[in-house]
Formats: sequence, structure tokens, C-alpha cells
Amino acid sequence: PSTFSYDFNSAAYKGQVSFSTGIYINGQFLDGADNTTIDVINPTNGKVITKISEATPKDVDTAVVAAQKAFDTVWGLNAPGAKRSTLMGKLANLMQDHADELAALEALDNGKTFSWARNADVAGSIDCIRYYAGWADKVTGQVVETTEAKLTYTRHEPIGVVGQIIPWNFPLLMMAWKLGPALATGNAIVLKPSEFTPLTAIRMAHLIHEAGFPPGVVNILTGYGNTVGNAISTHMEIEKVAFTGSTLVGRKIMEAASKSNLKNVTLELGGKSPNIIFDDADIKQAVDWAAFGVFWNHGQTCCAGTRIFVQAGIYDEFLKRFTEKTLSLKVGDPFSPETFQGPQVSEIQYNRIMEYIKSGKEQGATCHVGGERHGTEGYFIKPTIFTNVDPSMKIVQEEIFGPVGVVIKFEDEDDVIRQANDTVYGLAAAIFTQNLNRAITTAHRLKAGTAWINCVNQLHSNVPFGGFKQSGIGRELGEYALHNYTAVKAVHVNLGHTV
Ligand code: TXE
Repeated sequence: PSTFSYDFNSAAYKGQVSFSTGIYINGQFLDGADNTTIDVINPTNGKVITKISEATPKDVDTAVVAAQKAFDTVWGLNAPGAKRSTLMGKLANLMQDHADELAALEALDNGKTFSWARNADVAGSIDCIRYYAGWADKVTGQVVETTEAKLTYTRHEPIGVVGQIIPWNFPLLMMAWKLGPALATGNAIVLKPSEFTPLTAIRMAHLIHEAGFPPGVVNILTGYGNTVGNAISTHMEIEKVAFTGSTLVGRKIMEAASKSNLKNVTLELGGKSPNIIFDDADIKQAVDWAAFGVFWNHGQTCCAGTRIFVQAGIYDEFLKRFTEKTLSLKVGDPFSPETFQGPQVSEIQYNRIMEYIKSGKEQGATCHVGGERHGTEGYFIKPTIFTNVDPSMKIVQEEIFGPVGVVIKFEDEDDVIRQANDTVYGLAAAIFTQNLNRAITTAHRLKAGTAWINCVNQLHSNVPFGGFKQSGIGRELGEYALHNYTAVKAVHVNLGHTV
């Protein structure tokens, strides 16, 4: 495999990186079975950063054999929790040592700013691996009382070889969310990063190697969705698949699971999250959080608060201040310390978002600010707000996954809850009010896996995250995510009772 060498020389970060970009199977960096490569593109200018090895379905088979062997010999039930915990702790320390480098790679590859990558993605990823390192020796079953003539207990056993398919919007963080609970519970892993953002995953393979995980425990296969992703989700020897990405692909994965070996599926899919701002909200706080909710990570956030409902009494004032805030957000070079928003991740994503903006204009919404390209090269889009929308419009119903929000006026609580719940998604919701009862009752009435009160986009390693309705199945993070990676076995011991 080839080596990727790069000199970062920006105001935010100076440093050199150099590492092999092979696929990582059984503790080795290899070329894919067909010797093909994938171009990695810099979203700020559309130019090729490097070429990486492309994995194929054959490589998935090889990785599964290696993973199964590791699971049966040195991992799974053969590696006590304390050992897994130690290795995970070492990995977290190595990530900490390389935090700036990981952030720089993430910014280069994805287009997010170096400072957000460093303070949110990388910091959150380290925290997640540490958090699950703490769980590795604390996963226990129960003793279940039946009769005095029997001892009955449960064991939470690792599932075996698990597949993990992750997206490009938070490449490292999504990887950590997947690796953490799977390793803590003793599973062996075949992971596919997004073809758009493979660099941090490849660098992580080196850190995993350095931490001393036995060969085969973690295999990282850079490849495309319809080849490697499909091979993982249809594989007869992979007992579980965890996926984060589009609802469309989520459906394909479930179908593949049901048509192959009925593998266990967890899905983290799209969203169209409401952000409800009541008349009595602290307006400055509401404006700042609303902008963060919709524009953070260039709107490429599954829980982005893209439908902003504002109560009639403060609508005009909110819109005025929200407009000022939006216009103040600096779009540009991810490595400039002043930048809030970099480019969208890819040309495909850029075009998809511009199509949505066009459809909003064509369907009669008012494009209040933004709505066009920023600059002349790369995939930059100005932060965009639409007003005068109606519920039938695509920009109100569908996930755009770009810096585009709609602002909608509402009259009363029942009305806004009905509108907020009028979506196929149910990932997250936010509520801004100073009235505690209203905040909590609204949070309980919204159909969403997360409700934020007077804040948005809050994620913690120990708090579960996941969707209602078509936003997904299962929960990531917290103790909840451990259940995705264990199989419960009930053991009945006869202490003397007869048939
Ligand atoms: O996602 P895909 P795309 C949403 C967002 C975005 C849209 C499309 O609305 O605009 O999805 O993005 C792999 N079998 N989200 O097309 O294709 C793929 O290689 C198995 C929401 O980039 O879902 C990648 O690793 N795997 C979201 C991963 O799936 C397949 C994050 C995600 O890519 C596959 C990203 C297949 N047939 C996009 N086809 C979130 N929930 O955060 C593709 N993949």
C-alpha cells in the first residue's frame, strides 16, 4: 500500500503526518484484493489529497475469518474485561497524544474546522473510548430467583463478529461510538468508514495496532457502500451490523440482514428535528443556540434543528436577530481560527443541498438569507434561512443535511407540537422557554429520542442517543449501547429438583 505524507502548515495547526493507507486486516496493512484505489478529495478545492487502498467483498471475507479466529482464541470470552479495558485505555491515551493530528486529518478530509474537530470530534472520541474502557469489566448478568431447587442466572456474552458501517459527517466520532461498546463487550469488528472520509479511520488503525489489540480484533476496510458495505450486511458469518447513515441505506441494510442470516441490526438514521422557541424564551440564548443547531458542522448533523418554530409574539424580533447572527457566521478555510463553517463534504452533497435550495425557491418559500454558493471553488454554501414555508414543501419535510433551516411561525402549544411531530423522523427536538412546566410537558409530548431544553446538539458518552420512528433502531452511547453488542444467555442449574 502507498504512504500518505502531508505537511500541515496553517495558523491553526503545523505538523507532518506520514502513514500507510492500506486496508487493515488481521493486524496488517494491505492492498485490496483487486489492487484498486479510492481518491480522497479535499472539499475546499475539489483536488485529490491522496489515493488509498480500496477494499472489496473478498477482503470482507478475509477480514471475517481473521475476526472469527481472534474472537475464538484471544478475544471474546478469552479476554477478561480488565484486559480489554487496559487496551482501550491505551488506545484512548494514544488518541490523546495524537489529538491535534487527528483533528487536522479530519478537517482536511471532511472540511469541518480544525477547532471544532479538535474540541468536539476528537475530544468526544477520546472520551467515548475511555468511557467504554470503564465498562469493559462491569458488564454482568443477573441471578434470577426461580425455585430453591434451581440456580438460574444470565450471562451477557459478546455476539461474535460484528460489522460497523459509518458515515462521513463525524468520521472519527462515529467510529468511536461504534468501537467503544463493541470492544468493551468483547466483540471482533469489521468496520467500514465512509469512502468520502477515510483518513482518520486509517490513522486509527495504526493507533489500534500500536495499542496492542491482538490481530483480527479490529479490521478496517476502506471501500464503497454498494461493495464492501453490502458484503458486510449480507455476510452469513457476521452476526450483527451497526449502521449510521441515510434512511435509504438503512432500509437496504435491514433488508440484507433479513435476506441473509437475520443478523441483529441497529440503525442511526436521518432527522428533521424541530426547535421550538416559545414567547417567553431568553431570546439571545434562543438565537445563538438556534444558529448552532442548524449550522454547526455545516448542517451535516443528523440531529440538526432544521425546523425552527417561533411563537407569534417574538417572531419578528427573533427573525431579525437570527438573521444578524446567520450573516455573522464566517464561512471559509477550515484551518483559519475565525472560520465557523467550512465546505460541505463532497460535490455530491453540495449538489444535493443546492437542489433542495432550488426546490424551496420553486415551491414558493422565501429565501430570507443565503441560498447560494460561497466563493468560486470548493463546496461552500452560504448559511441559508427560508421563511413563508408550508408543510408540504420538500425543504420542510426532507433531511437536507446542509446549512439550511426553515423558520415557521406558530400560535399555541398544541399547534406547534402537532407540527413538530408531523415528520417521519424522530431523532431529536429542542425547546426554548423559561417556563419549567411547559418545557418538561413539551419535551414529553414530542416524538423524539432526545429532547433538549434551552440547548441543542448536546452529546455525552454516557447519555443514550438514537431515534424514534424512521430515525433508527436502538441506542448508541451510555449503558444502553452495550445491549447492542451482547447476547443474553440464561443458564439453569439443577440443584436437586426432579422431573
Ligand atoms: O449516505 P449513505 P450518503 C443522510 C443525509 C445525506 C444522505 C446521503 O441526509 O444527505 O444521508 O448521504 C455506506 N450497503 N445521512 O449517500 O450512503 C456508505 O459507504 C451498505 C445521514 O453519503 O447512507 C457510508 O459508509 N452500506 C447521516 C455509509 O453507508 C452502504 C450521515 C453512509 O452513507 C450502502 C450520513 C449499501 N448499499 C448521511 N450504500 C446521519 N444519520 O448522521 C452506502 N453505504
